[in-house]
Amino acid sequence: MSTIKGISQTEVAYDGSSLRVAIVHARWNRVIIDALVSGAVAKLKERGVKESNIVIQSVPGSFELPFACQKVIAGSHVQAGANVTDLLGGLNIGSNSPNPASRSGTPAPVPVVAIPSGPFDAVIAIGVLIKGSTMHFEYICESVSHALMRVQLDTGVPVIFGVLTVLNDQQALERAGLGEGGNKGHNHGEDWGLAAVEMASQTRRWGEGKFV
Ligand code: DLZ
Repeated sequence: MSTIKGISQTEVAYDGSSLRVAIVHARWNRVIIDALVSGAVAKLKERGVKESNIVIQSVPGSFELPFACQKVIAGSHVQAGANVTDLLGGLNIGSNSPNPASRSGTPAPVPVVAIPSGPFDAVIAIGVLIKGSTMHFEYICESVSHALMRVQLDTGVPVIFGVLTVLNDQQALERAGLGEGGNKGHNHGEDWGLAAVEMASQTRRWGEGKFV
């Protein structure tokens, strides 16, 4: 049966080759999680994001996702700054330790200081919440979705909402492309990978005042 539901594809093929993306995933309902993470990674790579620029971290459950996303974003800024500092520190600039090059009277070669890792351009938060017989599901769905929204607004880094909030196992399987019987469903992780590249690219452009 046809449906009007779903995202329309953008006409722009966003280039992810200069982007750095983190995936933070929960470990509850692991079979579904693994398929969603694989789907997201596949689309990130398809858009050109380098494997070395995809960082995957895990947390116990979905409730931990917002805190972890916030810390991972902050840590990537520290890391980006630390790379330069560490490299300069490694050259003993401004320190009293002996420098063999200066002792010989030959100027030390000017090093090429490469920054291997910049801050994350987007984070994909992936979790699978399956409704049980108590109110637990409602509380976690509500708080996690609000908190993930807050993280992206507070940090200015797009956080992709990769949290399935489903009523049963079958719904979860179908949203990971693992449905049983005739309906395999669709792997939503793929959509989240594409959304991350689009939002990261657009965030850079918008930040530069570019709207065309
Ligand atoms: C406790 C719990 C339950 C019952 N169900 C889920 C779930 O379906 N999906 C999920 O990601 N996490 C679940 N958790 C774990 C909580 O998210 C959290 O990890 C714990 O309450 C510890 O803070």
